[in-house]
Amino acid sequence: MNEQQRSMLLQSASSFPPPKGTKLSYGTAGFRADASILQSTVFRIGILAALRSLKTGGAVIGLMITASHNKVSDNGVKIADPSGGMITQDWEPFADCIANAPDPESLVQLINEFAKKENIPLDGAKTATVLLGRDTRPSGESLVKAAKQGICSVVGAVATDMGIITTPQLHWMVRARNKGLKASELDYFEQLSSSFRCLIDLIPKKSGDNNPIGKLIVDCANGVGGEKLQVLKEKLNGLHLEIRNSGESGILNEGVGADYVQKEKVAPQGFGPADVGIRCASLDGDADRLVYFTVISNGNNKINLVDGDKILSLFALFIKDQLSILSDKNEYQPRVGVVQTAYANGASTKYLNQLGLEVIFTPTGVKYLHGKAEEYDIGIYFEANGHGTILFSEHFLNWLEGRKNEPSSTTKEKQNAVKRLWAVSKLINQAVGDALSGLLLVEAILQHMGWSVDKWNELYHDLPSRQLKVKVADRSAVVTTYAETSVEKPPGIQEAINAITEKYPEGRCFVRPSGTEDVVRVYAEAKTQETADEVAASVAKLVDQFLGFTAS
Ligand code: NG1
Ligand code: ZN
Repeated sequence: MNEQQRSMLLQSASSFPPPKGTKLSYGTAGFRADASILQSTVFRIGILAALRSLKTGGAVIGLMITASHNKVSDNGVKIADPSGGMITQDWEPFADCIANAPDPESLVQLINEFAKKENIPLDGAKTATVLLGRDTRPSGESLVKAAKQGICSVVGAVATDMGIITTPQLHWMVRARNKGLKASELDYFEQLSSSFRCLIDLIPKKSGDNNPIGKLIVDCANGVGGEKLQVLKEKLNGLHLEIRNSGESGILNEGVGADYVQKEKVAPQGFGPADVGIRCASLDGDADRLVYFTVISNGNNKINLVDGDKILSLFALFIKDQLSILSDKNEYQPRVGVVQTAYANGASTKYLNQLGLEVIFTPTGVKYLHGKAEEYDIGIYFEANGHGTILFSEHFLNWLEGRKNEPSSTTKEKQNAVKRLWAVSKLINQAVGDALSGLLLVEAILQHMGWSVDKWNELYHDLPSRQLKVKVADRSAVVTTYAETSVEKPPGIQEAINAITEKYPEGRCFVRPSGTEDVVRVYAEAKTQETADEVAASVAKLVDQFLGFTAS
């Protein structure tokens, strides 16, 4: 590191003292905390983003300021790698170290050591580029400023502020920029709307209605998704859509949004008896999660939830159908993998297995699911909470491209299946789960099938489940194994959990430390809602006994 670089870093770092008495860590989805303590973390992660760009030969890196579905007073920061996916996990320990460096001197020392170890040129000879995005949180603006200062304190680094955008839009732009593709926000909307239209145009013509499934109402969590969905709506006159909770009056994620709807299993604010039976959807605060639901009549805001597992099942079914139209006995058979976590409803896994699909489990967090899905020709991944996408390998897309140009001996239906799969690969975000592109794909498939939301929901029946969170003294005391289905530490707790679940028919339960909140999460499934609630409550009590503030 030359003297100019060193003094730039020292000088800017002195304006961003780290919060006292807080240890920050790069969790399931970056750093998250109360926004008031994040200035220094975001500044330092700005530096990291610039270093990452230098390390990857000047590739574009993304830096997103969001706390997703968490409360409005929280915020967070995460990094997108050149592929548009999450930053490589190898860099997470460095992120933790610099976030917690106590003063500018030690921060610069850490950066110097890391740059040496990683051979990162810190002489200003190369340019680094970082794209910045933020959600609608009021704290976002000043945090973006802190990120810019961090980026610009690396010699040769340039920050480009994309303003208020969804998390998946930022990841999409990073990927597109690095592939030399069109990468503006307008290009994003154009790609989504044209591939959606293509799927609709390919629906086999039946007599009568060209949209047999009626209107969709979307709860936008009072977040960034509302404004962006409005743009898409204007581009797509074939989409009968009503936008609610777009943020004009309500509070971000408060009683609204995908996380609330999925965890509480109730209708979001602004929905009521007038909406009974209508197809509804919820996005989360940064529009990377999507769930569907219908309001139940006289049900005190109760809903039928159509969660990420069911979106996954719908996608898997459609892809499988299109592949079977194309399949020739002696030909290349693409490998399809379906990736879930322990939160997936047991009934969904059973259904997917029955479809003959390969189902794989990973720990919670997009970085694990995405990585696994990349191993397949077509990798479909979803968390039950509605985060997921479909990844297509280059190899598969090249094969598809070849089939597109095959001689006219191919049947029309085969040609259409090729075109449909191609359109899906353009519509569905290849960088990260994206509620807007996911919603368009769900809508296109439902129209293709001529299915109502109830018909879709009937694919299988969810096992009753319950999720709880327990505040503990130190959540890192919980160490899990086997894709988080079993607790290794503290000793004895897993045996106690087993003893509870064994008593209940179809009982299943696991606990794990949250990576985004200071809690231990409990998930339970059982044959009835009452018994699922009982298992969850008993295990939550157990967690409290082992680890709670009152535990000895
Ligand atoms: P944590 O807080 O680690 O459980 C939550 C979600 C994850 C993922 C991340 C990122 C649940 C149970 N967990 O992680 O699936 O979406 O947030 O936002 O929903
Ligand atoms: Zn989110």
